[in-house]
Amino acid sequence: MTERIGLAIGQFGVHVMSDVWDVLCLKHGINFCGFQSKEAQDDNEQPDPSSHFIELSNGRYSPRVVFLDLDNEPIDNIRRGYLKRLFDDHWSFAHKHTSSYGNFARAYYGKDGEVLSRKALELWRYQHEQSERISSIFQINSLEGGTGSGIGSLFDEALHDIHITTKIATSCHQLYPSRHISDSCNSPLNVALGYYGMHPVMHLHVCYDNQCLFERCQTGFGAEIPTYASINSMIAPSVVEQFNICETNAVPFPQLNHLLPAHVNQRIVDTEAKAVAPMLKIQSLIYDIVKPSSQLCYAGHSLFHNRLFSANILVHGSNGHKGEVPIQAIRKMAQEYKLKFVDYCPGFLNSESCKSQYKYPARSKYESNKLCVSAYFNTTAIRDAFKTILNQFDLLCQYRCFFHWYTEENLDEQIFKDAREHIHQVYQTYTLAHMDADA
Ligand SMILES: Nc1nc2c(ncn2[C@@H]2O[C@H](COP(=O)(O)OP(=O)(O)OP(=O)(O)O)[C@@H](O)[C@H]2O)c(=O)[nH]1
Ligand SMILES: [Mg+2]
Repeated sequence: MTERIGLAIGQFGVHVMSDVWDVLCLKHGINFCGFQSKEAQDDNEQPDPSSHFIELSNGRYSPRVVFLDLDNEPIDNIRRGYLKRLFDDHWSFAHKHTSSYGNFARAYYGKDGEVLSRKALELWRYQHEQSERISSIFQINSLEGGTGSGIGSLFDEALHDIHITTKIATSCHQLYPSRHISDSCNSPLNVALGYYGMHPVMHLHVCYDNQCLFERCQTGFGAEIPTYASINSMIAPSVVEQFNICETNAVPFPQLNHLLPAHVNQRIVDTEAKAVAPMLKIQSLIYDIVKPSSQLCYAGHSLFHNRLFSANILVHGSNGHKGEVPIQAIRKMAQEYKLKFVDYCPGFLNSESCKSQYKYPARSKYESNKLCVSAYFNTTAIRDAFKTILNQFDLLCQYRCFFHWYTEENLDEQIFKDAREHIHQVYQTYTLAHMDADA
């Protein structure tokens, strides 16, 4: 059995991770005090909660997760909020009452960062000891903030130093920079440095960007002005549903380990749509899932003009659909759109029709178990996300903007160059993979 441990770093990580645990509780029939309902206990089809929870002697399930943030507010919100009884105060949270002020170097080299990372490692070890055999870590963080990038790198390097990352599968769900919107001017520097620190340590990266998430939330869920809460509620269930995929053969080579997530749901419920047979609705969603408008991270070169290493497409929700695997529909779509796989993985098209319910967090307004399709693609199209990072980084570097913020915190300027070189290499590897395949 797979035992997983979650790691939430910085505000984005803490917010999304709390939604992920909300969904995990709903899926396992566990209430927000940590007790499993009688029906869930008696249900033979119920997945084993010990994949995600530590069962305590009083029968309570305690989430296997560590939240860490330099800023105390996001964590305090969980402690005060509706999940306050779910998490154990003494082994789930590590925070300081400070901030990185949006600066990777301040988080990475500062005293507070070091103390926080050490504390988080203690909590991590404790949870590890309480478990039988942890086989994977899933981390959630933003690369744009100082904590997500700086503490993320510090902590991941610490895990690497104690050889955890060679024994355990590591995946991270990360917020990448958007093309046109950003919270802070120096975020491209954090992104480059954070990526440089974490990429070699993490086996798999699932990439999101807020502009795509915002647009998807508008079109898919009718949120006129999406909030963080509405966006996070949209991501959380797909993180949960795709756990297994992240741990299996989605990554052919160590560097080509980025997944492009996509999501489509059936939103418009007019009389015409109601009359359409469930299988046709599924087919139309399957055709939509590969379109750029469904992507949760901007990959400008659409899937149609790129090569795929793998595609994992999951169909969720009942809506009259009897649970048959829609593999034919997916193959037909792949043929019609002429989706191309690299020669050494000629059609690693994984599809599944999930019988388990697709749950959105309890506090979200989204209707659970509605027909939807989620997918993770490993595709050369993702190189556009790196192009965005490189462009933004180069513009700042041209004038050495904000460099002093970092050098004042002991960052050696050479690290900027190394970080840029590393991202460029990843970009080149994808470009070559794309061209080789087309040659
Ligand atoms: N979708 C979404 N984006 C968020 C959320 N919180 C922050 N962000 C985005 O994340 C980026 C900044 O990352 P944060 O996670 O806030 O930063 P941090 O890791 O806490 O680092 P600090 O700079 O030290 O606060 C910005 O692009 C924000 O728009 C959230 O709950 N949901
Ligand atoms: Mg923060």
